Amino acid sequence: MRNEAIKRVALVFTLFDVDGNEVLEADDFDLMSSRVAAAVPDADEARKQAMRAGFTRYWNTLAGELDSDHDGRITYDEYRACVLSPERFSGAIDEFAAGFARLGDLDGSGTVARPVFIGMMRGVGFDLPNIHALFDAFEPDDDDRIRVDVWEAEIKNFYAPDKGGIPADLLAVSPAA
Ligand SMILES: [Ca+2]
Ligand SMILES: [Ca+2]
Repeated sequence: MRNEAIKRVALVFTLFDVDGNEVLEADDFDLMSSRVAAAVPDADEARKQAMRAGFTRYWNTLAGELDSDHDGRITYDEYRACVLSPERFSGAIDEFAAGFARLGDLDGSGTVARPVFIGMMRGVGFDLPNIHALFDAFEPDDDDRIRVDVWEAEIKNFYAPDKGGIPADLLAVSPAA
């Protein structure tokens, strides 16, 4: 497990605890997917449903694998175990990554415009400078759009315990003072 991966995983816990009560619950995932959907009002319903399905499966997988005391909530101590067995989460993360990134491809062009990317990532709770840094790392084209498949792949990298020194790390660093 690389240090960068631990930082990313810790950040995810903080962000997914949308209501800030220090445990993950189904409500947190509903809240976050609603915020993400609200960030892209022009997205079609099928894409929104795929995104929501990704969040739901991710939560169900976390709850099924990590809720050691079966109370329907995941504490940080329970959650940390996810880094020990990433293979149990890969299917859920693949679906989550696809549903999330593709929501941003509003016109089916295979690309995502910066304002849409910013809105969705703000919906998750990342900080604005980090979001711009990641978008720039994806080498936007002349129309300031990035490829949706590049984004989708990087979401998977974000959760990969053996990856470090990757664009996704830009989300987990504090902005330079
Ligand atoms: Ca919570
Ligand atoms: Ca629990």
